[in-house]
Amino acid sequence: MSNRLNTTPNDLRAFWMPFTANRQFKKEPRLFVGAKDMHYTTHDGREVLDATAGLWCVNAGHCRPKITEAIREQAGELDYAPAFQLGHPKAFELANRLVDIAPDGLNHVLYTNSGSESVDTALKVALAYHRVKGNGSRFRLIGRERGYHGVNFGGISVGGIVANRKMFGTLLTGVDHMPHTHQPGKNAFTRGEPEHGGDLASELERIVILHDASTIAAVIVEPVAGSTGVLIPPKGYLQKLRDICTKHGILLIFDEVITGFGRMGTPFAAQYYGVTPDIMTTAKGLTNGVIPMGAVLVSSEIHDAFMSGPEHMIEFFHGYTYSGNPIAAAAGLATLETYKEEGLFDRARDMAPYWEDGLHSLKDLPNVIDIRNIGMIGAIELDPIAGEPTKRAFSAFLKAYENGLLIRTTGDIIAMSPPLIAEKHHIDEIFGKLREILKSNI
Ligand code: PXG
Repeated sequence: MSNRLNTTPNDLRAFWMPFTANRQFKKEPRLFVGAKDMHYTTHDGREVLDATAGLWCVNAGHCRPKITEAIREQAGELDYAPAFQLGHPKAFELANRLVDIAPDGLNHVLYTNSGSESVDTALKVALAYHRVKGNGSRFRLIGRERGYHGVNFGGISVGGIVANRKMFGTLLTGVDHMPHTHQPGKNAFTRGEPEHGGDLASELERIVILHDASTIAAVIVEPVAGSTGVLIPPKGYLQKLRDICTKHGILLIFDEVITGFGRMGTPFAAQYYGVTPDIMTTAKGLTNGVIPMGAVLVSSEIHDAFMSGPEHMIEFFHGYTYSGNPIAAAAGLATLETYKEEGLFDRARDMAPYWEDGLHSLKDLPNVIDIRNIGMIGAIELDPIAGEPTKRAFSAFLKAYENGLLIRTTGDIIAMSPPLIAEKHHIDEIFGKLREILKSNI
């Protein structure tokens, strides 16, 4: 460990960091130099308990031996294989294993390198599908306010987070948005699925009436909206969206980048809610966050629609140099094996009530205006400091880091999603530390 501790670079200027307050960070750097299971090690030699699974991705915990070993081995055996017109066995094997755990009917996999690419891939598949079916007039894409679908142009167009959109011109045209489902006045401090707001799904009917179904290709939603601060779908909402999409021949896309791979105590949120989309986007937990990789799962109906024309012709003009990269595929396979061997999805389901109790025990602390949870996801919404939005939660983040706890904040909301290997004592520690921080004057 000691040789790691002297690796702090003395010049931090060149790296323009993503979604980071760069000037603040570079004055007070926070660097991780190691990780194991539930903990990070900082450059100044402290242990930090990971309550966020990195950025919602390290679902099996850090530096898990099977995954590390698979990557090492693959790097020495087959480093890269061209992704177009050629292949390698592990990409096919991983696709099969993904289909095995996916909701019934999602039988085909396109690979990407991130959640953002998964989203843009899914939107393109949806548009192209209607076109190959002879329905080229279906060009509209419907997202939702407060939705986060990554940072590429398709994703920010259907996404609904204004800061991520407002700098970037006209974005994709032909996009509309449903209202978000957050109703704190009615649902604050709900455990699990909120009672109120399921009827908001009928806003999709309103949009269909406005544009006509014959112009709409797809609707994309996160089953549980993560980045915007954990918005849990009200009872009945997702099923209602499904019904409206089916009725009007609109494809339903679930963006499961956060909710996939056990976060809800099931392989995907689709199974948790018993609602199956036509297309599902994934990334993050697919490789335990270790190697960049995403996957888009599509129904046979969609895949088969492309399989016509001369056999020597490319059926879909889309893909990446690194689609199904051998090292990423090896990491993905080892990750899925780790989830399975350790029963981590069931473990998440069994731990969720304990997580929920711990989280809601913070209800009476100062400035806490809402607490929300589902599966192994939790959020605490704080009352913003007047005139200084985001500052209270950011102070909590900095204090937590100093106190050996990693949380995420967005706006004035604290979001948490620990690795699924978390033990009860880790959960006690997370909420014990948070209690002290929220009690102090932040
Ligand atoms: N869709 C969803 C639902 C996501 O949550 C993406 C797409 C994009 O994935 P990539 O791999 O391109 O970043 C995401 C990413 C946070 C946080 O703290 C969330 C994400 C990324 C970073 C931080 O809420 N979600």
